[in-house]
Amino acid sequence: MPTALITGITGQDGSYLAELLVKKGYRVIGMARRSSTLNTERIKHLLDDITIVQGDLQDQGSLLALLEEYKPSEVYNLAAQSFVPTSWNQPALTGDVTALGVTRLLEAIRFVDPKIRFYQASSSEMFGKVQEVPQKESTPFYPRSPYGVAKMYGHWITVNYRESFNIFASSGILFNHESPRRGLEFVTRKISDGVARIKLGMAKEIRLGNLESQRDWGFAGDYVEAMWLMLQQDHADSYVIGMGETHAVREFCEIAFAHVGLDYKEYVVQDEKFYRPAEVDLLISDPSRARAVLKWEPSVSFRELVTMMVDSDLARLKKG
Ligand code: NAP
Ligand code: F7E
Repeated sequence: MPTALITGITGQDGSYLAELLVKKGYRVIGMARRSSTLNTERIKHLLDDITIVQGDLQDQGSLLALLEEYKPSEVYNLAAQSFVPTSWNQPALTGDVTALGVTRLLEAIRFVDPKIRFYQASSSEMFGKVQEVPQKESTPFYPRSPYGVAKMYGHWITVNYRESFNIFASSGILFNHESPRRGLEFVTRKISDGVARIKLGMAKEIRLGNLESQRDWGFAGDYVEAMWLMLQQDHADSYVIGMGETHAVREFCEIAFAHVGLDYKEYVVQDEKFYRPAEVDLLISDPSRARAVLKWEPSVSFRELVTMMVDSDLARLKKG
């Protein structure tokens, strides 16, 4: 039975990846940071099948100790300060966790067992002010937030440990991926939750920022499959993962409201508060390398993703 360590197990992707690896017969060790309240909402259905251990990307010793104790053959680094607006309010923390945290984990691998296969959760936010359309592995980066800058460091340190120490370290440059388990502050979930509340008479409006920015949105359940595939290859590498299409926030609103028979124009209010100091206007992936090499194919379309999220929030809120 192979053992995998997942950092960020309590997050959206951590929960889907844990499900996938348990199904594949892995012993799954999930690293969670200490908190004063339980934070296992997304993985409560898995708690009998996985082991939760305490550790923090800011604490080198905890990472070394976990690798020594559990001897994983694969490590998936999904932990990060992942909310872009917070990265302007807490840029140093974002750098410490999202950038330097990657080095701490790679150092732990180097000292404990350099044969461990490593996955780094890199991001399309690294493309930022895009230098090429669509974006592929060779597209130059131009990050537009402290988060994007930190992810760029995480990506390059992963490539560097691959080249310097021959560690099997792969970087997945994933475009936005969403689900009913997405955090409520991200725009897709904010919209699906807001639509459900308006439909059920619990809210009157949704306040949003820039409706014109365009994202390449896919389903998180499909994207964790790509992470696993990257660690099953003969060689470590970097791959762009996305749907190869782009949609504006406005279009997400339109489909989500129309799904429950409403017109978004009557309920969406634009609010300066949600605009960013520097915006990423347009992201669209070219995932042809991942499709050819990893044989990765997404199963959920953009429209299916939007309606899945709205239906899920409606069901959750109706249950009370
Ligand atoms: P998420 O829901 O925000 O989850 C982030 C996870 O990181 C949570 O489990 C969080 O724990 C943990 N964490 C934060 N700081 C930590 C620390 N100092 N030590 C240990 N754990 C810490 O993010 P996600 O959407 O699942 O994304 C997973 C990864 O992929 C992230 O690295 C993200 O930046 C990256 N990514 C995401 C997307 C996307 O569209 N979702 C796209 C590209 C890349 P708590 O629960 O305690 O907060
Ligand atoms: O914003 C616009 C906002 O916060 C998407 C993270 O997972 O994906 C995510 O980063 C767009 C932006 O995601 C609101 O200005 C409008 O243009 O859902 P988001 P993100 O910033 O793209 C990447 C790939 C990651 O790696 C990150 O970890 O939507 N927008 N109005 C809004 N955004 C939010 N959050 N809230 C609004 O009210």
